[in-house]
Amino acid sequence: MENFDFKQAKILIDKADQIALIIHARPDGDCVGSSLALQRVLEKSGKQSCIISPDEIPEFLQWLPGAEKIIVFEKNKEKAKEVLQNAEMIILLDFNALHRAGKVLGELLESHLPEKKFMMIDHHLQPDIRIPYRFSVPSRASTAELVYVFLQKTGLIEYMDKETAECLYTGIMTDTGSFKFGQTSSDTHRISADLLEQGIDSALIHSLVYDSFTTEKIKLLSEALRRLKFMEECKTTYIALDRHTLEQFGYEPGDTEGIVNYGLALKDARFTALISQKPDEEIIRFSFRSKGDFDVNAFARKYFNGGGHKNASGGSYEGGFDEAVKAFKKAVKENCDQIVKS
Ligand SMILES: [Mn+2]
Repeated sequence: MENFDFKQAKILIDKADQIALIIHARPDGDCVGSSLALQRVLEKSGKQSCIISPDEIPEFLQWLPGAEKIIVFEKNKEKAKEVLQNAEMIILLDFNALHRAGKVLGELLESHLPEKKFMMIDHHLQPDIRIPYRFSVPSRASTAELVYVFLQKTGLIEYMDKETAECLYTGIMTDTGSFKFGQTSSDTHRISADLLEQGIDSALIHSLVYDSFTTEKIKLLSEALRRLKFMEECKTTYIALDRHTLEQFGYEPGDTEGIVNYGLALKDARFTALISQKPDEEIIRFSFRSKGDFDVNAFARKYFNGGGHKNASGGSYEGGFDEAVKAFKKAVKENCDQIVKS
């Protein structure tokens, strides 16, 4: 299944003293946990490494060991450029197309492609970065799971410690929706069991990640639920939050995280979307989730310039908010039969 030359990858790592780890824009538990775990292990094995995030790490992940050292590109471009310049190897985590690192950082990475050694560890569908070292397994539930496999196969697992396990567990837990999404496998549980044996407190981690709402976020969630719309004939729900609404609830990055999942809580819903217009962005964002067979990766790619996984994906729309909602409803109607029978 995993057709990747771990031996050669390990040789490349051994040769590189400075390694840059890059995660995707609007970072989530999986990319932050994966990068912090890998960085920790690399450092313990004697390498220097830095993590660059395109933008701010959301509050609910800031407790992760090492998170305070992550370089935020948006805030510290010069430092990030220097790190990339000095790196002998660049490892991309939890994304598979350079634009997912944001426009400016994506272009910068592109410019380094010809002269640096690149590696990618990712589980999204249809990888779109032409580099030789791609550890890409879309059937896996999280990149953190793949990082664990990577550590095992390269022997770097000898540097595993409790903090590394906390980071990987957070990645696995968040990307599997606490072990409930379809791709959660026996391997996912076996790896998680190994991580628990490092002495981590899984109940505490769950609480740090999920029981961390501010009062504004609770109010925003209640507003979102109040606005939930049900297109019954197409078994589709959606929540639309425009800029004005988000501002009204004191929006902070990460506040809309997880809200999309409530759209599938409705018994008859097969497909759901969160449509949001962040106060700090021009474009309209879409998050998609489905139950069963409706492929939201294909849907996001076809209509909203995005992608992801079969049951979880994202996309965007350039234009007005009402227009975006209309475009979504139209796309749903075009796919109504498929959604209903999924
Ligand atoms: Mn992921």
